[in-house]
Amino acid sequence: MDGHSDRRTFVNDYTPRPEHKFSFGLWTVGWPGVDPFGVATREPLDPAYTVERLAELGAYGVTFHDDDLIPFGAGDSDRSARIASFRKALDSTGLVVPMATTNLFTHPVFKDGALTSNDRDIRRFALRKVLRNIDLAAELGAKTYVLWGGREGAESGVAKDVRAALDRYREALNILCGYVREQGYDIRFALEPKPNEPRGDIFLPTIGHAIAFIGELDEPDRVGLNPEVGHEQMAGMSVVHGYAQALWHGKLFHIDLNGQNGPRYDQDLRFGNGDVKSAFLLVDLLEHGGYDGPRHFDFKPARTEDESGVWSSAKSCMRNYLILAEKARAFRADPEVAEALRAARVDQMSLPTLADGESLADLRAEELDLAEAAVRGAKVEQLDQLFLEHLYGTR
Ligand SMILES: [Mn+2]
Repeated sequence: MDGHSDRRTFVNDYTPRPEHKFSFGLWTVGWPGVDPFGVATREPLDPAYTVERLAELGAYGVTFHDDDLIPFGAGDSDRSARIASFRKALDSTGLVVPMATTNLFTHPVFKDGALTSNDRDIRRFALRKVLRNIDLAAELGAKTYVLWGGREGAESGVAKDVRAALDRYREALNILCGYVREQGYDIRFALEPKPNEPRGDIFLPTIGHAIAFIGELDEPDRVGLNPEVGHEQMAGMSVVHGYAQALWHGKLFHIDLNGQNGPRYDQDLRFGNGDVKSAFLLVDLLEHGGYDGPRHFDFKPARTEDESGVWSSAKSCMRNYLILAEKARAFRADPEVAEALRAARVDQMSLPTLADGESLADLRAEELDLAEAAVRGAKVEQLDQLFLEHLYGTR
């Protein structure tokens, strides 16, 4: 080990602690390994046990769908007992519930959608299910309520009126915002875009679609995004650009971190696996771009694993985040990087194109030496190589 590695080991042993604000969904580590081709490979985990294990690993928060905590259709006394057991585990470990959400996709009643089902009775049932779980979310202190519209979409291009469906989606969000306001709950909503799976085409497929939709709501300030790394990458898009634009709009309310290898089925790999360059740049953005919410993981421990593999993968999500945060800090502190950033004129992007008080006449009076400007190199290759070498660990 050289001195450089020694120093890093000393400075940061990549141990997750509550101040890092790492959180996990009950459904992530609790995923029993069911997929469209195979049955479960693991036993379900008890929520209270999950809370205890996550706390031991250094997480600060846990999130849930209503059905993760209370089986669909459970009676009132069963429901109360399960909530009490979960609450007891939260109180004894100090774990918080920063976010909650509704399962509007598993039960067959939601096969053609929930808030945008063609069937009006089902839309009304879906709203009741969300309202009930919002009350529980508020009771448990959640500040963000996520809506992932997994079943809100279609396979047939003729069986769904997209514009009417968006009217119903908007109607639902307006009702939910009004309810939260009237109850005085300190809750904001976060929409989670996904292009496809389980539906052939899902409504609000990307960050951009969702941001445009929010602008049409009655209370746009109460609604933002919960973008997931893999969902953007499934559509072949840059997740870093997507998160950056969400931040720019003030809409990055919550995040779902995981890994994905390009456009294919939704892999939900542990964070740091998949597109490693994007993972580095995303952590750099989150750490230095003004995001201060939970670092929430929405991943699936591989179906091949037993329970020890589940906790190993959960621990690795946090460890990979901390490794990349350390690398991003080292990258930003490297004097050669600073010089390469200047050479690539990255800092010039922050200068307004027109100076203060400058007129269009001033602009038009200026002449560019086209011959000289056309041959200026952008100096990106050297900067990009420094970035890769920080990632590879040679700097
Ligand atoms: Mn996913």
